[in-house]
Amino acid sequence: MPAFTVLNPATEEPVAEIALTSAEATDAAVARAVAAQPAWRKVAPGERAALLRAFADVVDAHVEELAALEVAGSGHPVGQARWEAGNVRDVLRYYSAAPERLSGKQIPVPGGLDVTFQEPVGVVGLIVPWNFPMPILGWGLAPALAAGNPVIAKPAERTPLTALRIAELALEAGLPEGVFQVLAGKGSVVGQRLVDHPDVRKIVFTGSSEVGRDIMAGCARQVKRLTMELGGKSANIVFADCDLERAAATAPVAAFDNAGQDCCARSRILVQREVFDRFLELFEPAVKAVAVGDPASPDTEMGPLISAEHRARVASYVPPGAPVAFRGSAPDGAGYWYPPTVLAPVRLDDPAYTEEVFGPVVAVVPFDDEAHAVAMANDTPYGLSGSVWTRDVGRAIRVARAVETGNLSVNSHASVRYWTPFGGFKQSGLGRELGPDALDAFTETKNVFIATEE
Ligand code: TAP
Repeated sequence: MPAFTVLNPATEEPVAEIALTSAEATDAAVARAVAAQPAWRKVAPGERAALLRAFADVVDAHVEELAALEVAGSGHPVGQARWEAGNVRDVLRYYSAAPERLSGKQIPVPGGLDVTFQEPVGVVGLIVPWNFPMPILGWGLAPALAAGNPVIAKPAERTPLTALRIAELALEAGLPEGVFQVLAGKGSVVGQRLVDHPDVRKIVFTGSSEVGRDIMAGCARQVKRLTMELGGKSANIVFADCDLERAAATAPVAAFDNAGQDCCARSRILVQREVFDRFLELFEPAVKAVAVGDPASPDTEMGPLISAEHRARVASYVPPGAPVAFRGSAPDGAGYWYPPTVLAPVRLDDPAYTEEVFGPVVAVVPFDDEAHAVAMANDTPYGLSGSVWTRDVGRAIRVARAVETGNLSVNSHASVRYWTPFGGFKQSGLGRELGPDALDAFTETKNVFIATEE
């Protein structure tokens, strides 16, 4: 059976050898999920809630183990990896409250009564990228299970370790066999088969816009339900009237979190012209202070990139002669290291400014006034995230409403909370995850008319 060697991105040493699932084995997993479905949808709401809470408790008991796997297999700093495992626990707990609240409506109509039911959509195929293997798994998994659907998850080929372990923990917590399966393997084999298989009724895909477009076309053939979270090129808009010290001090987190391999990365910083130079003066020491190094150390803030291939791709955005204003540090030797890099001044047609780099490279550009800032922020096919820094509350709201993006933060860079909706405008995605309405994407509304006329 073909296998993939998971390498530690910080050392380039092998961590595990993982067998790759074939298309035939994917079909067998779909058959197991289909077989598990009738019993799972019949589990009483209170019991399903209890199972999800038990699952969350088992994950909680294994946070350290899961974090260590993500440090070794994905190069995430351990503090971040602990948060990620804790996020899976929290999302399971949040959606464990959902089954008991999945009630329909009663609608009086002439001659009778309509009642609605939220029926589970069926087998869900969950296709996960390599940048946040645990949280993105949890965001699809928890509401899908809460709604009564079996789930087959396909982690990215490079980062399957935590998903495989979480599937074992689900069984330990008492989830029935076949309700949650994880298939390690290639997107072109397992992912494609989940998209094409008629018994998979819904795809949740997080990944690149390029692959997302193909998946959308594949789902269209069967009118298959689809949620997509895709790429981003988000703007951090800094107005002259803001707390400039705070905006500059926090901008590294917004751009370099997870080594910039973050769909929400604010990889464009738009700064009002009159404070442009001052912003760069404040930003430079903040970038140089980012602790880049051994992901296993609790003090590390930024680890390596995921692979040598990906590092070469990131580096291609900073060719010789690129307008590098300043850089942070990165270790020498083994590991896929790349230093935090700030480009300024940048031409507006520079690919580092227009394309998703997905690495620790940020472009800083000036703008003149509010209308100019909004026009620049919106001049991209993406619309996932962004930040606005200003002390003028009216402007904060005007700009937040005008920027075409799904998630914005004012005087902050935090844009993801499991109890608020998350998703993209334009080519950044389709549909919303998280928040109180997430089960809508995993259920179908059934309307039943009951005649009352004699
Ligand atoms: P992709 O190359 O698009 O891969 C994402 C997932 O899709 C992987 O599991 C991949 O499997 C699978 N896949 C590849 N080809 C497929 C196919 N033909 N059919 C079905 N599945 C297929 O993205 P990536 O490089 O892993 O992740 C980076 C991208 O994800 C960035 O653009 C980033 O912005 C985006 N992202 C978005 C969000 C949100 S929430 N909007 C969050 C995180 C990441 P293999 O890896 O095995 O090929």
